[in-house]
Amino acid sequence: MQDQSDQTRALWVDGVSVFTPARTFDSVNPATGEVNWQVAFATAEHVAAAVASAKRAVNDPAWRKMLPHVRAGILMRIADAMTARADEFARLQMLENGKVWSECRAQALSAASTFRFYASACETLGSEVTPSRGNYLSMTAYEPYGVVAAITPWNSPLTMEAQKVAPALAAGNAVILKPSEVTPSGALLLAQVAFEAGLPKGLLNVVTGDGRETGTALVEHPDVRMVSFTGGTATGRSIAGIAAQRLIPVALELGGKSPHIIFEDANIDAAINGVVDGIFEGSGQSCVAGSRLFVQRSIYDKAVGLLVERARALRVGLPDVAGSQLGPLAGFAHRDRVERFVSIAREEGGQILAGGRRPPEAALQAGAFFEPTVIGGLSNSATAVQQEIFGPVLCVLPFGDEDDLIAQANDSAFGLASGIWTANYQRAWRVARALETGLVWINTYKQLSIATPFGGFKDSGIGREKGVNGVRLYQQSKGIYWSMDEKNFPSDGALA
Ligand code: TXE
Repeated sequence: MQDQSDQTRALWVDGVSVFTPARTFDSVNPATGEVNWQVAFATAEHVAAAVASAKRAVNDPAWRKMLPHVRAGILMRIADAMTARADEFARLQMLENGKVWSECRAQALSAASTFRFYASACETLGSEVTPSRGNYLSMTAYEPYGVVAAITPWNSPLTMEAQKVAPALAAGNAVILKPSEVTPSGALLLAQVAFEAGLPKGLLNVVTGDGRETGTALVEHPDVRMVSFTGGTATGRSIAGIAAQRLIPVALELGGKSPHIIFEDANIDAAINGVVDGIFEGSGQSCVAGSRLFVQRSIYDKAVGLLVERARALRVGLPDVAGSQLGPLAGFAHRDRVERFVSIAREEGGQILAGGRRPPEAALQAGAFFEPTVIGGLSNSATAVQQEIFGPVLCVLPFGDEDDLIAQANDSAFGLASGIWTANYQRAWRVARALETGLVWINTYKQLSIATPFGGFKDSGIGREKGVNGVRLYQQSKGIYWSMDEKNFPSDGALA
């Protein structure tokens, strides 16, 4: 690495780490407000160099003609190296986004297993022979786009970066990864690990910088042939606008305001556990957070009472202290935003049933902490109920019957996830089919598997990541017709 010390992080272009002493930005620990280190800022020139490197690498026969099992071997070695260095990955994420240690470590291991999953997919996914209507063979082959841009957010960077980079490489592309400016370091370590595992240079470039300059330069670059983005809806819309002009495909995994539903016949203790985890894990900074809770009116007071008790008992603390259940929010500006939503909720008539403030403990004053918050008394049209807060804030609302519930739950711009708690399996099925969300959990919440497609309806995005077909997101199909009878064209002899 050039000019790099423990206090700095360089970006990766063409297999080389590049530090930009004249232009850096701070990586800040949200638990303490201290600067972790300086990170090199990738300008449009760095982006162009990264894309040129990726283009060379993806067209190199060494990669283009590499047999799938050999490519799978590289992905498998990346998975092994990530597993071996899971603590290092977890620590970087914890220092940059403040999630508690156990969650960071689980996410590091999950990211490694994503590489393992796509190594298997790379070896086992086939092309298809399709039904023909004559004496010819017709086939569908799948080919990479070429240079793919992967733009990731700060809430779960390790898992989301793996979720994009592993299938895109398995599909035969080269990837330019632009991590969030809040959490750049896991991506930089991933590139290092990947090269050490034998990934040829140029197949993974990491450009660290902001969205406005670095991100835009990447999406606008004429040699970027596909963009995979996870982040806010407004940013997704602007990226999709550029992609539309350029006629390149985009995959967008955006925000959510997921309805979490408890029917009167549910196992209430299990439901409350699911609701607490579903909103407060990761301090609510999850696209699938169950942030709108609908409780059937007959059990509303009981359920909300239990919930408030649980929310008040959660331990907010420094992320590296054993027993902390909620760390800080990922940044100070983000906490200000969460606080503004809580103020708006008060102004609109909401009652703060738990939390609603910064924790008073002296040890937490320097960090971006916020208490787990439960708000009642709002209607489904209130600002805090309709907009994504992306913090530890749960709005609770009563419902009457199933029709009332479905109308309220679907009255949202978003459609990422939902959860249903009921003992009635027919109702579970009916409601699951009626909810306008890309994911439905029944008597569980936030259960995720790399094998299951993931993505949203409505403003929550376009496309499905994960699953075996996650590889197809990064490929274009090609139909091939191969005559078995040279005399059969044109088939009806019209022009013969
Ligand atoms: O996200 P951005 P922000 C939601 C959540 C949050 C809000 C804003 O509600 O409060 O979005 O968060 C890059 N061209 N989610 O501002 O801006 C940026 O550098 C290209 C939901 O942090 O969307 C970063 O790498 N790239 C979500 C990434 O986009 C651009 C997770 C995400 O940042 C760009 C995060 C541009 N014009 C936030 N502008 C989820 N779905 O899980 C920014 N970026």
